[in-house]
Amino acid sequence: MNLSKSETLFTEAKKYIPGGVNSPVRAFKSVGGSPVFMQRGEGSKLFDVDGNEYVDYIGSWGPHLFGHNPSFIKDALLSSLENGTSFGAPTEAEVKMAKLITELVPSVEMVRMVNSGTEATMSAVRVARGYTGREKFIKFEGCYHGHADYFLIKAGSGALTFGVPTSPGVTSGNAADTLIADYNNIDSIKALVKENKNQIAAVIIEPVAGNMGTVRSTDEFVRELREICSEEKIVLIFDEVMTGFRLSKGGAQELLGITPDLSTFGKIIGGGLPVGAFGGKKEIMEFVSPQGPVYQAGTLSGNPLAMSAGLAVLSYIKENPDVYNKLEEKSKLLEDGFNENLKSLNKKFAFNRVGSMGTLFFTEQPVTDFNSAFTSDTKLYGKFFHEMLNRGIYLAPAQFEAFFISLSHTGEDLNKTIKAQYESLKAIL
Ligand code: KE4
Repeated sequence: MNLSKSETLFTEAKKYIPGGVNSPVRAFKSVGGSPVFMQRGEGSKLFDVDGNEYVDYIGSWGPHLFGHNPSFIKDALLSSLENGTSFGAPTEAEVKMAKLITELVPSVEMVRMVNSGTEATMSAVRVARGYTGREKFIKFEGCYHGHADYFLIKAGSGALTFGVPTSPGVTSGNAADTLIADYNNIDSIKALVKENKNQIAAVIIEPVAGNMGTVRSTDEFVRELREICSEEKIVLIFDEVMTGFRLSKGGAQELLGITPDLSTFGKIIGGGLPVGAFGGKKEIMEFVSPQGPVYQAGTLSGNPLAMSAGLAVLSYIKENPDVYNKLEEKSKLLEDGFNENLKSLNKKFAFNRVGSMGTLFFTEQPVTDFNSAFTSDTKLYGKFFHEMLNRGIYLAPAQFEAFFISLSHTGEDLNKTIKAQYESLKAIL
């Protein structure tokens, strides 16, 4: 496979951009080799600068529920562009977007638009602190909520892959107010709540985690977590930046049947443009400035161009809720093919899938939390990644990520992927 233009661009990029990329996981550090520079996306395909074609399972890390460049999003953007890009003043599109999110996610009574998942989660924790008057909050080891200082304490995703549990530059003050619990382990929550009575403002969780690889919270765990937060008056925040509008119309909270106090969104709600959001109970959201005292702001928050893409996506979902059945069909086909391969190769690697997101872990033990995920052989994953890449399949360049299936993945794409997986596993085992 000719990757010469990508290699030349990477050498150039490293002169001007730290690590040659604008987000660490893209640098292929944990899988080795240099990143492929992409030129164009169309449906389920990505095309790199050397003209190679890939079936894409990153989907820009989750936003592309409908695949790359669907015409209904492009048309919405083009017509919005006629009126300009951003005014820094309220627009009707923002009212429509807020109403649509509150309609699709019943737990969200009020919502604030921001420009990234990090802004959404950072703001949600701040408003929970302002609302409760408490300073500490709990996150789970292996969950990633973006790069705000108080989250980079044993974060998952890139930091986990880099094996750097706490990022330099994060102050001990931040670390002191961030408590770490173990995913799917309610005793770890009970212990922290006991040790920090009436000091915990919030618990933030990926209700279905994607950033330690894909790991579903158990029904019992998440039900007990909800009960404890209600009893202790702790704000329960569902970080649905990845799962929102991915796992169902109402996200993971609809799938799990649990009502959080606040939710955060990103990725899909921007249709590929920079959009995030946080929202939930009116009595909490009313604390957000300028209605309440908790400051939060953003120059481009809710800008009409990004809203036009978001409105197109959420309106499509509202009018076509059967998209989730279609996604399930495609995802099940891939899962069955993968499991067939593992069986015929007599390998019991853990394969976790929830809806149209999933992860093949290179470990033979079940993966239910950070520690079990971490037993994966990341070197072997790196070899697998490159074998698949050479066969035209573009997976996440890191073991502790999820792959995403879109509505544009065809049966042909999926069968090609299953075949490539078999050949790749045979080549490395
Ligand atoms: P952003 O700030 O990257 O838009 O969102 C942060 C975030 C928050 N919460 C969850 C559950 C997330 O998955 C993310 C971001 N996800 C990563 C992928 N694991 C983004 C990819 C990257 O960092 O380049």
